[in-house]
Amino acid sequence: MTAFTRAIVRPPAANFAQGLTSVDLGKPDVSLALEQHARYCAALEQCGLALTRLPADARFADSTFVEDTAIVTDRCAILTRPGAASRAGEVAAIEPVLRGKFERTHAIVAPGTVDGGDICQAGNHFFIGISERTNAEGARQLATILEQEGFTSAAIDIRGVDGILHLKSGISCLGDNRLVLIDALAARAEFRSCEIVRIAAEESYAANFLRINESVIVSAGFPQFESRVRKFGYPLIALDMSEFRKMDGALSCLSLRF
Ligand code: CIR
Repeated sequence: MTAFTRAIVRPPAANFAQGLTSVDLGKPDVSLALEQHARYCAALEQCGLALTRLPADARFADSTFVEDTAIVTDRCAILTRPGAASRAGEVAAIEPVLRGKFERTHAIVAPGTVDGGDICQAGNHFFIGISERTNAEGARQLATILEQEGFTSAAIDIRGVDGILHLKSGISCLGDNRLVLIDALAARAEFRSCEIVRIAAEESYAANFLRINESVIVSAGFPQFESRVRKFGYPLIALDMSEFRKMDGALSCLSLRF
């Protein structure tokens, strides 16, 4: 399991509620989102991470979801090319920050598109979701870059899987060769070499969580999943994510961890 020491975060801007969403959970309360974001940052610090806190950026209503702008590894950073037109400028905003922290940076170029939320790392292997945001050309470019850097990867087509925006809305790596999956993805051959932990249908939002060093950060309100994580023996931190969920966001989207 990669040891993480740092993370990059950006709080929601005043126009956060004007971002993209495909769910019908009502408008987010920006001041509550800011409180939830502050607790999220405190949880990352509790897990041992030093944070780079970028300023809120109201030019892009979705810019708090920094995960989508890059894939960061222990070898390099890869700037993405987000699939939603309204988010395209977010990469230029984060690029100088990443160039200052990584010796090598790569970039996805047109006509490829990749959202970081579609990329799930499991050790030295990456699952690359092909979605409404990440296209086949973006996935191909990313696989080539990852191979140059000594990683392996597999593409997972999630178009047509109901209720998930990104691959990581339905899968997270628990570490120790365990993958947590929603039912719709659990039978895919690409995951067979891992121990599969299935998420109950009514708890599918919990499939996006963070394993950071020894700890696991989960979304609050999913008791079956919480008790499974506790049984595996991982220290657990549960965070209320209600306002980010209203905008299709979850735990992983709010940071770049490396
Ligand atoms: C969007 O639709 O792009 C944002 N409202 C949510 C992005 C969530 N990001 C992620 O899962 N990595």
